[in-house]
Amino acid sequence: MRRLLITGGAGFIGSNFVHYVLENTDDHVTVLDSLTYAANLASLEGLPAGRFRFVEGDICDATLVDGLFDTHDAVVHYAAESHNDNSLVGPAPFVQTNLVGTFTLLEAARRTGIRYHHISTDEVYGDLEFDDPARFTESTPYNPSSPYSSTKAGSDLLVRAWVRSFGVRATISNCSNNYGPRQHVEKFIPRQITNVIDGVRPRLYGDGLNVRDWIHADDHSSAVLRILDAGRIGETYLIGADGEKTNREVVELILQHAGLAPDAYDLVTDRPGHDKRYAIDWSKLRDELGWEPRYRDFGAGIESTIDWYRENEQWWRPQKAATEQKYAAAGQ
Ligand code: NAD
Ligand code: TDX
Repeated sequence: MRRLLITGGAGFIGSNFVHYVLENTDDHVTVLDSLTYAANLASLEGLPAGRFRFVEGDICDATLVDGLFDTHDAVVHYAAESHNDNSLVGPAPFVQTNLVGTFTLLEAARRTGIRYHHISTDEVYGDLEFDDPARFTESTPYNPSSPYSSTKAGSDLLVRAWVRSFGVRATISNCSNNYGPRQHVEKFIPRQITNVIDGVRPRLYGDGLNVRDWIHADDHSSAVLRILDAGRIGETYLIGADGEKTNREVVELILQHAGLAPDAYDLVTDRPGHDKRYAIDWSKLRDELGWEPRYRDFGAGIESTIDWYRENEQWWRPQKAATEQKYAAAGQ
């Protein structure tokens, strides 16, 4: 039995990990989350009260963080400002949470010596050309494009420095694009699923041919738990599931599932600096830690995700109108 502190556990991937840990281990879990617009407490309903506790608070609050680190054995750090489009409109909270917040946690890890796992993204590596046979590996140079990805890259570099200079017992994982239940409707897949439910045509940025490498959030969670249990201190592990798809292909699947024409979408204003393609080589995680993804069939994963949004309208409906207003202001 381990006492785990999970930051950002009321968000999409953090809450998935909370469920995963409580279902698959004997660990006790505390979530630290400041409940920004991206959080949803409904994502944490139904958890076993004896093994789960929620603390509302900011990862930049050193006093609060210190107290929590004193009473836990390990921390998994998910909390972040996570949306690229928001980072282009207002980067300040990205610098604060992603950089200052990570710094605050690392200082507490340095003081207490507890195990620290840092959640990051493949976007720190920049993007690949469409016809490039290469995929990102753990040794690809950092080259982030957006305020979001640059603050995530900076946070990774802080972790590496705190390992090397202060002996913090940390690991880092950089994962590709996640999909699955309980993702905020600002993100691509839930936005298009809920648009279709509302009878609105999906919106593709630019020509819709940008490529993302999709992984189901449950597979991300199983990989993180594996790294927490068996990863080598100081190492970085890439997490992926061979899920490369153009944005158009994804929207076509969503339209097909709803019985609509495959081209019933609109092309809208492109994202400034829009990364072309991401692709992950996850062989280190497979070869060193024996991890494999379970969700190999993207079409089936998308179908079950669509079903979840159809069956859980009360979860996403309160955020939908405000999210679409933000997009409308940007012509998207
Ligand atoms: P999300 O936006 O859904 O959730 C973020 C959570 O962090 C929210 O609950 C929010 O309230 C909380 N939070 C934000 N600022 C905070 C602060 N200062 N103090 C405490 N809590 C705070 O994000 P997500 O998509 O679940 O991403 C989680 C992590 O995974 C991030 O670090 C992100 O960079 C990383 N990641 C995401 C993806 C993806 O596809 N979504 C892929 C790879 C890595
Ligand atoms: O309406 C849309 N139309 C569209 O074409 C939206 C919201 C997005 N897009 C495109 C932009 C991207 O090419 O879809 C793709 C995915 O967009 P997002 O869901 O915003 O994800 P992305 O920018 O790729 O970043 C995501 O994956 C990596 C997460 O939001 C990050 O937190 C994670 O680090």
